[in-house]
Amino acid sequence: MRKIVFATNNAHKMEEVAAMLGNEYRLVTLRECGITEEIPENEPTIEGNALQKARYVHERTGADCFADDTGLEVDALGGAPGVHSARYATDGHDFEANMRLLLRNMEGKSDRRARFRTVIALILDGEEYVFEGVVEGRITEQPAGDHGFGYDPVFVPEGETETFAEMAPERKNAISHRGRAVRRFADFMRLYDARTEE
Ligand code: ITT
Repeated sequence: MRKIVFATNNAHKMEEVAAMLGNEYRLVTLRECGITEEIPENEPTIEGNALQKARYVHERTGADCFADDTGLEVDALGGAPGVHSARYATDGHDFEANMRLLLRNMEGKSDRRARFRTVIALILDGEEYVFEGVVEGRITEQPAGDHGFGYDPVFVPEGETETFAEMAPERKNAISHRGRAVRRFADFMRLYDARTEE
């Protein structure tokens, strides 16, 4: 079983990624590495933030690690909240307040198109790699469902009728931004391991 640090303070992400990777991996938490402070995320792009989080952990632990940075890009809001998705309404990670502000800013807008974008930054044997996953969809008028987290209750993926928060977690993982990025990451790791075992 491969041991790797997942540089996140978001327990929901940890749960989703652990479920997707299964028992090939043992995901090590930040707490287990003795990192209890908030990791800085002040780059202007999602990819920049993912790399910043992974580098922060790698510099302190020397361990193989990866980080996920995710943003919700709404066309009618010029791509906002985007890289600022976690701190859209407040300085904290207030999912409720973020969602309310988003719905308020979307009042009266007929163009509801949006996408979730995830970038996973991996540092493996000291080398950096990035994997992206995107899912297109639209912003609803009202929140619906209580699965998932963040903006899940107001996002319906393309081709679906339910929000991510109304779906079973397995369904969300099968089609989501994070699911796509994690599968790319896992495919890469499998090839990498096969090559280094040769
Ligand atoms: P980290 O510790 O991993 O940084 P975070 O919650 O700060 O956790 P991000 O910086 O990637 O994560 O912030 C993205 C925000 O976007 C997050 O707080 C959620 O509100 C939202 N978000 C991320 N993934 C989501 C998902 O799968 N569904 C709905 N909302 C999501």
